[in-house]
Formats: sequence, C-alpha cells, structure tokens
Amino acid sequence: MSLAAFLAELDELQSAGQRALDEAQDAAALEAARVEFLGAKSGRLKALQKQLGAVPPSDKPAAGKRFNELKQALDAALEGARQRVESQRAAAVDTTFDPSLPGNTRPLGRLHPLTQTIQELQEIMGRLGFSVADGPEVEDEFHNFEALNIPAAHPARDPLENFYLSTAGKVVGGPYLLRSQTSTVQIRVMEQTRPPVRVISLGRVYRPDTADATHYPMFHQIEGLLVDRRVTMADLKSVLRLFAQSYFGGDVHIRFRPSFFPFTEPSVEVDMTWHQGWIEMGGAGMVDPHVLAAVGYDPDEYTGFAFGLGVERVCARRHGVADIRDFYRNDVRFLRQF
Ligand code: FA5
Repeated sequence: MSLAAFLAELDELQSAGQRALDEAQDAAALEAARVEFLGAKSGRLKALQKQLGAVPPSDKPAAGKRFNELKQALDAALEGARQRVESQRAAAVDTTFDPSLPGNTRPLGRLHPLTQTIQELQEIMGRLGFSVADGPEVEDEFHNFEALNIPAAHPARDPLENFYLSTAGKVVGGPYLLRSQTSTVQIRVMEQTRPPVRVISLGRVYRPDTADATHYPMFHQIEGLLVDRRVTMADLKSVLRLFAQSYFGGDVHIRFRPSFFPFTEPSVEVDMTWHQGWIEMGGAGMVDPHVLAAVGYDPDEYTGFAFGLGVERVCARRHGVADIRDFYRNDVRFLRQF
C-alpha cells in the first residue's frame, strides 16, 4: 500500500471519526461511536494500524507519525464529546427540576381522635404509675354484675338496659352480654393479683342508650383502680385532679357530687369544667369492702378507689366537639382536624 493511499484512508477515518463523536447526543451514541472507531478489538483505528505493515519501509516513519497524530486527535475528540454529553445531561435535568414548585403530597392517614385520646390518657396515667389492664368485651353476668355487688334483682340487670347475647342456655357459663362498663376489669385484675394494685383499663362498652349529643350505644371508658394500705378519698381526688390538669391544662376544675354505685362506698359523680359549664365525666368512689372481700382481699387491711370516665366526653370537651356522634360519622372532613 502506498503512503498516499494510506494517508487518504487515514484522513477519511479522521473526518468520519470526528463527525461521529461530534454528533453523538447521549452516552449510548457516544459509546457506539467509541466502539466503532476506537474499539480495541475491531475498531476502525485498529484495522488501519494493521495496514501500516503494508506501507513501504521507507515511508513507515511518516505513516507512523500521522497514525499517532490521528489516534491522539480521536482520543481528544472522544474526551471532548464525553464532557459535552455530560453537561447536556446535567443541563437537561436542571431545567426539568424546579425545587421551588410545590411537591406532590400524598394524603397521610392519621389515628382516629378517640384512639389518640386513649393513647394520651394511657400515657398520662402511666406517668402516675398506673399500668394498663385489659378485659373481654363479651362478659358473663358474674363480672359485669355480681362481683360488682349488683344482685340479680337489680334494675341495672334488666335485659332492656343491656345487650345480652342470645346464648343463654346454649353455652357453658352464660348468659353473656356486651359489657356495660369497664368496671368488669377491676374484678378480673383483683382476681389475679394481690395488692397493691394500680391499673387502668380503656375500652369499648355497650348500652342500649339512644344516641344524642352526649350518648352513643357504644362508647369508651377509662377505668382506674388503686388498692393499697391506707388509700383515702383524698388520694382519689388528687389523682383525678392531676389527670384532668394533664389532659386539659391547669385551668380545669373538678368537683365531686354524692352519688351511688353498688361497688363503691362512698360513691361520687365526677364533674369537670374547662372554659365552659360543668359536665359529668364519670363516676368514682372507694371500692366497697364487699367487693374487696369477694376477691379475697382483706378489707380491714386494704382500701382502694376506683373511677370510670367517658372517653368521648373528655375528648369532646377538650376539642370543643358539641356532639359525640361526630366521632362515629366517619366524615373525613371532621376527622382530618385532629
Ligand atoms: C359507670 O359506668 C361506672 N362503672 C363508673 C364507676 C367506675 C363508678 C368505678 C365508680 C367506680 P356511669 O354509668 O355513670 O358509671 O358512666 C360513666 C361515664 O361514662 C359517664 O359519666 C359518661 O361520661 C360516660 N357515659 C355513660 N353512658 C354513655 C353513653 N351512652 N355514651 C357516651 N358516654 C357515656
């Protein structure tokens, strides 16, 4: 091969290689051009190098010099093209990403206000040293009534005042009913533990009450029970005041009104006021000695207090909800506010 013919091919390769690298618009096209021209195995530069052997020996120095210049030129063109493609890519990203635009927010779910309240009440009472106890929602008459000093003839046991399950006579231990108060858990805890006892229990209770602004047929109660030596009514009031102040804030007031519950003696109705009039939050009292004796505690050695508050009522008062039925309407516009 003559020197002239070699140099002509070399020039052709240079302009073709330069053009291919200049025209590559992305990394894939650039890589294809690199393999075609500079590929180590079958690139066109490699093929030309082989032809160098066919050039007459006297022309080899000149041909070799030009070949090296071509290789350097194509290497430099490749590097230049790489930088250009990279900066084009970066510029393209910059124009599509505007960090000042509002993002695509996904609507996040949240806990139901009553669940939030239950968690907060547990936390407050936990700080006062009360641990959480649990009991079944389907109860027997012993735990819902008898052990709480509510005898068979008591009007609270009227089938019309309770949700009895139609299992009477069909299952062992029945009849069963949906518990009407969390006080059932007091009995279950005392049956299983020796004093001192310091527990709360939070959960659903059921009564065939007509739904109105302050009543619902299914609602939640928080029950507290503390049994130890020398527990007094002053302790009950202190705990309820601390509880109310933690939940509502320092400007809440509580008052006791004399009342009656078969399982506490004396018994009180607990009212609270916070920003507006008094509202009944629950019942409370000193655990009746009969109840203590029935679970095997010595009433001469131990005394205790218990209370049961309506969770819907405290939550509604704190958030200014006028009607507790709103908690159960499942209107997300309402629920989103919590
Ligand atoms: C009781 O249920 C007693 N177990 C409370 C108790 C516990 C007394 C421990 C002594 C010792 P009462 O029936 O008053 O008491 O209900 C307590 C609270 O539950 C009420 O003050 C009220 O806040 C709430 N409550 C009662 N019925 C409903 C209802 N239908 N809907 C919403 N909340 C209710």
